Amino acid sequence: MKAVRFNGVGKPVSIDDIPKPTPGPGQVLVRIGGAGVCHSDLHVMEEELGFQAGFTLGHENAGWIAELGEGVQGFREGDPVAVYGPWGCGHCHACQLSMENYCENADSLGAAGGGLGFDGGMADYMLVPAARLLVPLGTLDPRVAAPLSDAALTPYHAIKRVLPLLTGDTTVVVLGIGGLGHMAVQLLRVLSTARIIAGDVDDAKLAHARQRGADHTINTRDIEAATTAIRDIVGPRGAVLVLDCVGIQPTFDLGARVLGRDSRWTIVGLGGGHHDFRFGSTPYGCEMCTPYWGGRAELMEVIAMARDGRIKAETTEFPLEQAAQVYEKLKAGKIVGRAVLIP
Ligand code: FEH
Ligand code: ZN
Ligand code: ZN
Repeated sequence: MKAVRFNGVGKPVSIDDIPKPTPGPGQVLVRIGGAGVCHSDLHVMEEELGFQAGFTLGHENAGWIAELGEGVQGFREGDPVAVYGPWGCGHCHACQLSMENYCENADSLGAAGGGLGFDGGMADYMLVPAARLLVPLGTLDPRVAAPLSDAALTPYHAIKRVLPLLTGDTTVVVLGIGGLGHMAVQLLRVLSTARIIAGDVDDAKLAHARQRGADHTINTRDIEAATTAIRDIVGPRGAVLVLDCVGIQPTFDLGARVLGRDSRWTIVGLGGGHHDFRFGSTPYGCEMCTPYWGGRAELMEVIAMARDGRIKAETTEFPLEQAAQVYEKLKAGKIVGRAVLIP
């Protein structure tokens, strides 16, 4: 079968022909419908995130059950499913709460999940080690549902943690309207009554944010001008939440300028920015958080919202064989919404 292979830091991906897996006891083989192309993959390929070469990329996957390993219950061949991405031990306290993203044994598992050290879904088929990692899609088409498992789940998990603060007299700033950001705007619109300011350096993405429910859009290329524009909107209270989906130094610097007291600063972008967090470096009561991905039950909640049409991932489909070019487009900021590879 065809697969997009990670060949090591600084090396181009390749489209290789590798053996189609056969599910063992408890395992499930999924025929991939769509594999989302996440910006984090650029960090996997370009810097040391600790993943060894020699696996298939793609950690945002959906498809149809192709074959059930011995003993697997609850699914039938042909069922459309999303693949939950963070693969934990399955038995620790976090995993028992379906929060495998915070598995206590993560460091001893050898990899973070399919596409993150284990073979992922940028291939014709994907071997999933346990049926608990599959979430039924119902009427959703896997080709458009794949981004729900990361681009939607990650901001959803981040927003849920602070939702009680997001009242009608508050303002949220979302920085970076790419794969995660365009879902974050939609989720904030359906989950809260807070005003939404969307910030990005690309006017096309800001236009996309307005279509998806942002109340205000600010071009953040000029940080001083963006700071003034955001402060004019949020007033002396400041932003109650800055959700940074980029995480580069300019977005950190902007976030620090617009947060208010008792606010939440949530970083889900891997851009490598930083802030010297100490008493006085942020408004009193400001809490910083770097949440990771989301829980399996939360993925069910996200899929239900998509099935009811409350949220929708904006996808651009590409043939699997164009993976290298798609990563280049992503790196150049030329993808609006989420790119999805179709085997
Ligand atoms: C991937 C690899 C490492 C950290 C975070 C991620 C996210 O893209 C997963 O949602
Ligand atoms: Zn990701
Ligand atoms: Zn665990």
